[in-house]
Amino acid sequence: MRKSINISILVLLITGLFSCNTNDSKDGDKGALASNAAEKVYVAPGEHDEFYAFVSGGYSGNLTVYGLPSGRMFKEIPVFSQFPTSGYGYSEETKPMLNTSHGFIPWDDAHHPDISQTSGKLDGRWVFINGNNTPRIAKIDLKTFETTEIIEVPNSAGNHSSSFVTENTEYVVAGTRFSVPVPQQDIAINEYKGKFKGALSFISVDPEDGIMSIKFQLMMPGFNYDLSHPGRGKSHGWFFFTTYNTEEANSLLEVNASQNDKDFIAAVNWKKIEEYVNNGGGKMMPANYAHNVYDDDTHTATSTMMKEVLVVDPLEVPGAVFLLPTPKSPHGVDIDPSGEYIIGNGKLSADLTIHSFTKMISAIENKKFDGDAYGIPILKFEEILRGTVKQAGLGPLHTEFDGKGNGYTTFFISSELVKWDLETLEVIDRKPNYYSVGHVMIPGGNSAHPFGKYAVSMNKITKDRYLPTGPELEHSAQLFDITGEKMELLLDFPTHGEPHYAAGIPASIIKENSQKIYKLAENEHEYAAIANGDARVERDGNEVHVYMTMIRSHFTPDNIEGIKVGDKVYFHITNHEQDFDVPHGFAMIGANSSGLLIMPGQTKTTVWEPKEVGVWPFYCTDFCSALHQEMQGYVRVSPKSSKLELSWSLGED
Ligand code: K7E
Ligand code: CUA
Repeated sequence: MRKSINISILVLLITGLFSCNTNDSKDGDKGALASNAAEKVYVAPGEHDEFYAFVSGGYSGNLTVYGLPSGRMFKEIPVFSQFPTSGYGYSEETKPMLNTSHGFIPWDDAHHPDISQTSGKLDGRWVFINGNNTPRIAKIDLKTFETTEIIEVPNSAGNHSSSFVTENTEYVVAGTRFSVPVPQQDIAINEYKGKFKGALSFISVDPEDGIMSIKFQLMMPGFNYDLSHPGRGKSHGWFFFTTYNTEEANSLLEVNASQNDKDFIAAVNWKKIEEYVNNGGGKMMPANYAHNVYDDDTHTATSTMMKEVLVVDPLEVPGAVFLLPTPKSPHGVDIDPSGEYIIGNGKLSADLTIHSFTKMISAIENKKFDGDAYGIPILKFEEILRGTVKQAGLGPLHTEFDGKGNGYTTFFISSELVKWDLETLEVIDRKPNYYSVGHVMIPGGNSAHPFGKYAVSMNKITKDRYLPTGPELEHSAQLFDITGEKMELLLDFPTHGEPHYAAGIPASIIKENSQKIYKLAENEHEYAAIANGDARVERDGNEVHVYMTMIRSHFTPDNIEGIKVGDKVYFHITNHEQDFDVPHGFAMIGANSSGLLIMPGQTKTTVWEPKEVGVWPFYCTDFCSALHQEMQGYVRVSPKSSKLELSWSLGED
C-alpha cells in the first residue's frame, strides 16, 4: 500500500470545526422558514406523532425516545447508566443489569441503536444498542420500553462497530474498535503490530424470546473496526466492517493511522462461518463476561458470569473473509436497501466510494486479489468499485437511504447533508447542517424498506442555535422533509447527551403492543405483597424485609417500629394500582440510593441502613392524587441493644 501523509486533509479535518458556520444562510435555510414548514411539524395537542425515533445518548449511556415530526422527547430509557428518575441501577432488582467482569459498572457510552427486523422489515420488537467503553450490547423491549438484557462482549474494547442486526435478527453484531491482546496479557504496548487482535462478535438472538448468546467471535488482525452494517437481499449472509489504522500504529494515531491511502472494508460471510461452527468448527477459549437478563414475571434481573467463548480464526474458513480496499480511513459503511451497494464513507476523503456487491462476488470467484493481510485476501480495488460520488463534500461519515433510489450522506467537515442518486452517482441536493453533522437517520434506514419521509441529522456543535446555557449546550438535531426533489429543513430540536446514531420506526408498528400496566395477578416477584394480608415486616438477623404495598393514597404499613441501628432494611414495595399511568414513588430519608418509581402492578426494592436512632419518615415522590401529600409514613429506629419487637400498622391496626 502507498504511504503518504495527506497533511492537507488532516488540516482540513482539524480546522473544519472552526469554519463550519460559514456556509449557513446562502439558501435562506437559517432563520425564517416557509410557514408550511411549521405546519409540517405541528402535532396538535392530543394528537400523536407519526414516528418514534430512538436516539442514542452517547455519553449519557441511555436511549431517548422522540416523536417525529414534532421533535418532542417522550422518554429517556436507562440502559447502561444508573437512572435516579426511575431507580434503574439503584433498585435491588436492576443492579444486576449493570454487572460486568469488571464489577458493577453504572455508566457507558452508547452509540448505535438498531431495531429488530423480520425479512428485512422493521418488526418493532426490540431495540439493540452498544456500550462502547466496557463492551456490552443491550436489548430494550418495545412492549415496555425497558432494558431487559445486557450481554458483555469479551476480547473486545471500544465496542463501536455495533450493534447492527441482520435482516431476520439472526444476529446482532459487535466489533472491536480498539484491538487488544487476546487473551489479555502483560506485554509492551509497542508489541501491538501482529500481536493485538480485533474480535468481531456474532451474537445470536432467539427468535422467540430474544435471548442473546455469543455464537462465535471472528479473531481478525489488529485493525480498528469502526462501523459495520449487514448485507440484505442479495447480500444477506454477509456483514461489512470498516477499518482504519490498518497501519497498526499504537501511538499518535492521528498521523500514524493516516498513512495508508486506503484502508479496508472487511466483508464477512457469516453464513459460511455459521455453517463451519455448526459443524463443530472453532475453538472454545476461556473468557469471563456477564450475561444479565431482566425477567418480566419476577420483575428481577439476574447476572450470570459466562466462562468461555467460541473463537474462529478467519484462515480456518477459506472463502469467508475478504478485504475491500477503501479510501481513506473510512468511518461508516452503509448498504443500500437492495443490498447491492456498499458505501465506504472515507472520512479523510472528499469523494464517496461505492463498491458493488455483484462485482465483489465476481472478483472473489475470479481470484482478483491484490495480495493479502495476515493471509486474508485483499480484493483488487478497480474490480469491486462501482464508482465514486465526486466532490460530494468534505469528511463523509454516514449514509442512509430513502428507498426511492437516493442516498443521504453526512459530511462532518463541510457540515452538510448531501442527497445523491444511487444510479447516476450525481449529487442532487445539499443542505447545510448546524453544525458538523455526525449521523443522519431515516426511519428504517438500516433495512430493506426505509420510510423516506424524514431525515434527522444529528449535529455535534450547537453554538448559536439555542439560548446559551453556559459553556455546555445540548447537541442539536435537524429534521428535514425528504419527500421532494430538494430537502427542506423543518425543525431544530435539542437532544440529550451526545446522539450518534438513531433508529426510527412508524409509531403504528409499536404503539398497539405497548404494555400499559404490570398485571398484579401475574406478579411473581419473590417479595411481592399481592393480597391485602401480605403486607408485613420480617426480621432475619440484622436484615429486615418490609413487604409493603401502595395504593392511592397510602402505604401499608405506614408505621414500623422495632428497627435498630445497624439493621439492613429492604423495602419491597408493590404498587397495587391497575390503572395506566399511575405510578407511586418511594423515598426514605438518608437512604444511600435513589428513590424508586414503581409502575402499576410492579414490585421494586430499595435498601436503607439507618445510622441513628429516631423516628424517620418516608414518602411518595410522584404526585399521584389530591392526597399525594398525605402518602407518607414513619419508621422508628431504636438502639442496637434495644429489645423492642418488630411491629407495624396502618390506621387502627
Ligand atoms: Cu459516527 Cu459512534 Cu456512529 Cu458518532 S459514530 S457520529
Ligand atoms: Cu403515591 Cu404520591
